[in-house]
Amino acid sequence: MRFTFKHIMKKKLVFVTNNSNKLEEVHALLGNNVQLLSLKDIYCQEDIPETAETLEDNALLKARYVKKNYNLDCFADDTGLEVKALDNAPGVYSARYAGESKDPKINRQKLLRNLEKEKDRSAQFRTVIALIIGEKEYLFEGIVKGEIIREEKGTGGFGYDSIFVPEGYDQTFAELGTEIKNTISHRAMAVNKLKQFLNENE
Ligand code: ITT
Repeated sequence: MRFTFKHIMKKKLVFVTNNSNKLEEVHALLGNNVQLLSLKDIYCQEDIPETAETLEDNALLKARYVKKNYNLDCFADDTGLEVKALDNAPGVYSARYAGESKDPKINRQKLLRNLEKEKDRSAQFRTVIALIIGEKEYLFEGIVKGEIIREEKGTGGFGYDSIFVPEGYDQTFAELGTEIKNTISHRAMAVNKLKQFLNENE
């Protein structure tokens, strides 16, 4: 194989997120395939609007913001917890489920209260990644099914991890820890598709 400039230079991609937990997970998932830049690395301190009504449109909004204002190739992840008995709520509103303070503990408490009388506690995490390379946009989806337990368990992870038990396991994502979460999670599934796409197209 002849090595060209392209083989030596790693692809630079901005991950458009303000969530340091997501950044850590995606960093571990992507490995050395790309040079991952954070919003801090590009000195972006703005509060990027997430005003759309679907995960797909919100992920695109975030990625388009960085493309437009910084002219850099990038990707954004929008994730929602979809609970069957609640007609797929909180879904795209997962971060603000209990209000604009975006407090994860208060969000979890509200969800547990709303599910108190429900027998069907099935739910899924769904991640949509929007990637923009040059002028082209691509979407990748990852889903993990599971159920919402009755009280919080575990101290790892973030967001709704301490009340979500993935299918085939008897512990929450917060108990299972990052290593296991990163082999089966919604985000892992979406990032693996992104990784495969980059490998095949770069
Ligand atoms: P960015 O938009 O800056 O990426 P965010 O925290 O606002 O970060 P999202 O809108 O995608 O991220 O996520 C909505 C909420 O869903 C988030 O605040 C978490 O509480 C929750 N969430 C997302 N991914 C999760 C995960 O892997 N495990 C548990 N909860 C998660």
